[in-house]
Amino acid sequence: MNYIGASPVDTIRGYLVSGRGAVGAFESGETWNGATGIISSNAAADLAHVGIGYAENSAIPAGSYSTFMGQTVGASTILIRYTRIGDANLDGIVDGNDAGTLGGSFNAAGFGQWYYGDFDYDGTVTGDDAGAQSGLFNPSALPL
Ligand SMILES: [Ca+2]
Ligand SMILES: [Ca+2]
Repeated sequence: MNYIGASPVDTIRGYLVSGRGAVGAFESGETWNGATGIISSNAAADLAHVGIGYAENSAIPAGSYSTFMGQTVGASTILIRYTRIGDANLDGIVDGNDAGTLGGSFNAAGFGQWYYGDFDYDGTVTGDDAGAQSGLFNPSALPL
């Protein structure tokens, strides 16, 4: 979604946390089927491998998009998509770009966003996020 003025990224993240249903370690309470917020039946059916990610387009460490999922997007855009856990930049693949992003955010304050590597939505990029990403690392996979 394009926006004007202040970024709604924290609001969008809040909707995703509500839809996910829990934060923290994977397969330990999240549902992606919350009563409120942004939900996904596909993510709900495969909690170990997929989720809904989001990004502030202008802040993606691996580079921002001019076209995303077939739509022209600008700098003031929040991107959201169903994708593999570990796909920080939302291209549908978990590869070296995503691993580099996570490495740059690891245990650092102020990087509690999916597009920095916080895939379990607990607000910090930690070993849980890194473990999930390394387990799903597959640069040759077909993009979701
Ligand atoms: Ca990626
Ligand atoms: Ca985390």
